[in-house]
Amino acid sequence: MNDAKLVIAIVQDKDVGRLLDALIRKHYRATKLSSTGGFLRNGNTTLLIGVEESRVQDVLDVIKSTCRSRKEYVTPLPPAGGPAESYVPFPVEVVLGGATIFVLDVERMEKI
Ligand code: 2BA
Repeated sequence: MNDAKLVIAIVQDKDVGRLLDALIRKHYRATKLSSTGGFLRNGNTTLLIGVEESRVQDVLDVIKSTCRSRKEYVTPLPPAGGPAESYVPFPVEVVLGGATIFVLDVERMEKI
């Protein structure tokens, strides 16, 4: 693969079936990893997608068209070191996704 890039996409579990279907239909290859968000500690999915540089934008377009943003409510942890008895848990809104994407240069790719 010439000028290879690695697209790392962190997406919501609810979107991953539709996203993988769309990628495979367009003959992209992907690896699906189960992951956990550091903030919410909920399951999400990380996809590794190796592609030629010229196809990166198309992959991003596929992700954009299949992944949605959603609101979640989370109760923050009590402040570190503060008096626990004065802490009143209060849910706050967070907006999840559509997707968090990193595009990395690939120095070398081999299939042996
Ligand atoms: P989580 O870390 O579970 O974060 C879920 C959502 O919580 C985030 O959505 C954001 O809206 C909010 N959030 C995260 N950290 C926060 C903080 N320190 N203060 C306030 N709100 C916070 P997204 O930004 O769409 O991120 C969705 C998931 O993508 C994240 O799940 C994490 O697994 C991954 N992610 C996002 N940014 C990342 C980064 N810079 N590096 C690595 N993974 C990242």
